[in-house]
Amino acid sequence: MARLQLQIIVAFLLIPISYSLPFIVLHGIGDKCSNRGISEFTEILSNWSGSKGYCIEIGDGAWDSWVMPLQEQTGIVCDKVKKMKELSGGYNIVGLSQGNMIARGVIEFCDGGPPVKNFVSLGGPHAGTASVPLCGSSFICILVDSLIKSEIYSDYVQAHLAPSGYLKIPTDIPAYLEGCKFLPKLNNELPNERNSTYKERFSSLENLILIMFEHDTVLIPRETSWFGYYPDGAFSPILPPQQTKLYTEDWIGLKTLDDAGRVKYISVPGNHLAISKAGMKKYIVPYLENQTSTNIGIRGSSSFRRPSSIWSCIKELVGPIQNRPLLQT
Ligand SMILES: *[C@@H]1O[C@H](CO)[C@@H](O)[C@H](O)[C@H]1NC(C)=O
Ligand SMILES: *[C@@H]1O[C@H](CO)[C@@H](O)[C@H](O)[C@H]1NC(C)=O
Ligand SMILES: CC(=O)N[C@H]1CO[C@H](CO)[C@@H](O)[C@@H]1O
Repeated sequence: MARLQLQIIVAFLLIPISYSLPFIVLHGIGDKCSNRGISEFTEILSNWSGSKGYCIEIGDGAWDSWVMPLQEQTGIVCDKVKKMKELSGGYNIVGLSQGNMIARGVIEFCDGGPPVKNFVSLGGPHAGTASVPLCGSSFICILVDSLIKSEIYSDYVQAHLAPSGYLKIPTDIPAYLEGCKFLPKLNNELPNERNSTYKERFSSLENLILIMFEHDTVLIPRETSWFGYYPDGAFSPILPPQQTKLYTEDWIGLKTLDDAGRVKYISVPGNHLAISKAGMKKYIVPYLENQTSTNIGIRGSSSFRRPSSIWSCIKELVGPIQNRPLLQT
């Protein structure tokens, strides 16, 4: 009996265990990890990839995503990822809309955080947006509207309305550079304040997947999902990423990543975040799967994963992929 156990242990030690990195999901504005769309999205990605997925919440989710400045939201996620033992060996990020700002904040600013390997970005306002996210007539929207009508780049709005941190009005660039608290720093746009650490960290990503929605009516222009944007001073033309200064002068390492073949520019049909399950399978799941090296021996129980072949079988059983979008705006 003891001998059998020993054999099992020895066999176990000799089997290379391929395990997959965990991933986190950062949701968009007005959403919540406990909402069905987000929890299903996270669970499906986890089921299909065989990797553990965690939706990271900031404050109460919906309200705080609107009113808490992005620096503060980033700080909260930075603290959380540092405390999660599961992520200590590295992890992947799936960012949704505004969640992409926080994702990049964590990649660039989070001192002492675990390394981020792959970053899959869906509908991210990476180069800014020239309009506030579509709202409605609820109380929060009325509040937002009145804040917008006052000064977007004033300290007050910057401190009370998260999206003001990435609103970039192309005809108001000097005010943007001076007053906007988040995006100019995130994109290393301020000539005298460029920090090479941000570039170093961002360009150490293994893969950067930028997913743009062809019929996105929330992000203005939708090409911002690829780091494309308007030129300073005008609302036309829309520059492709490769023609922006952020790219040509390589402020944050986007060009470095692209030259190394590590950026994928993906365009999918549909409005903001309306990715189909087939799209998820094709463009997100491959970057959440077992991309880590094989490890011999017993690892901490939290990082132990089943061999991927078992997961492949489970994936076959998950059922037919539908084309119905999961996340709606
Ligand atoms: C994920 O897999 C589990 C276990 O097979 C299953 O119960 C669950 O319904 C799946 N979740 C989704 C959203 O498909
Ligand atoms: C650049 O950012 C790093 C990381 O946050 C920080 O430690 C460093 O002090 C910054 N450098 C400058 C010149 O601000
Ligand atoms: C990126 C990568 O290594 N993917 C592998 C994950 O596991 C499956 C099944 O074992 C392989 O087919 C993939 O190549």
